[in-house]
Amino acid sequence: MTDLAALADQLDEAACTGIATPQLAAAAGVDVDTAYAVQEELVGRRLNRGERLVGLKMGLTSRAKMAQVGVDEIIWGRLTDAMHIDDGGTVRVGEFIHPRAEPEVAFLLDRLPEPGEPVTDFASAVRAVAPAVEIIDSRYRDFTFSLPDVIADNCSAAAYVVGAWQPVPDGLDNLGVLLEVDGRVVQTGSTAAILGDPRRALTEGVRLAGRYGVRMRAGWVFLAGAATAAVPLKPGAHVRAVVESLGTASLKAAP
Ligand code: 0L1
Ligand code: MG
Repeated sequence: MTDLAALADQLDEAACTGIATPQLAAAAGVDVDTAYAVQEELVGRRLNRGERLVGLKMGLTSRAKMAQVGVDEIIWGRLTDAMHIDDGGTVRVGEFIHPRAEPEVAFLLDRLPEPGEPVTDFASAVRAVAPAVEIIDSRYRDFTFSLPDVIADNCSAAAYVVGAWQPVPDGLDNLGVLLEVDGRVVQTGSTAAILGDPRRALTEGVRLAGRYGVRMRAGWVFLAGAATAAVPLKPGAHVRAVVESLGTASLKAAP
């Protein structure tokens, strides 16, 4: 029987100390279902420390991201209020192990179907849309992991910033996306890279999280996934995501 608590403790300690840990899934015989159970335990430790669940994130929803980490399945993780940074705010990179930044599209959720049901009415499901930057930080050494490893590690979730919420535009499927560091464009892409259309990420999120009985709530934030590969986040950097028609989201990296 897998010791879920011990595995969650190992990942929680890595996150809290900023010291990377070896991969754990192969040695402990952790499959995808067990990995999501470890993730729940891991995030449970945050909730026990007073954090609140405020949303979900999708991971590896683009080819660029899959190729970057060598894992080719869509995954999902949990967001807590402690991960949120105000737009234009500061994130302390010294608290992380090897953080990276990636440009995303965020949804402010409204009325969602039952877990596992398809999202047929996007206009009712999503109240607003915004550009976002996600900071990911694998707790594993060298940022390398298997599929169950990264799921157990809450899909590398570390921090996120969301720009000003906008009314849901007619089309979301081919908006230009830039990631800038210190005013220089370091990644370019399109929202089409997110499963062809970021709206599909929501359908996938409802379906995949629903398998584990997780129900998204009105008012939650949903990160649909990155439109480009992620870039290392260095102290002193000013990072900005620009999404055509939606605006910008930015943060500063303090040591
Ligand atoms: O948000 C993401 O796409 C990250 C998922 C986990 C893989 C990674 O750490 O890049
Ligand atoms: Mg992401």
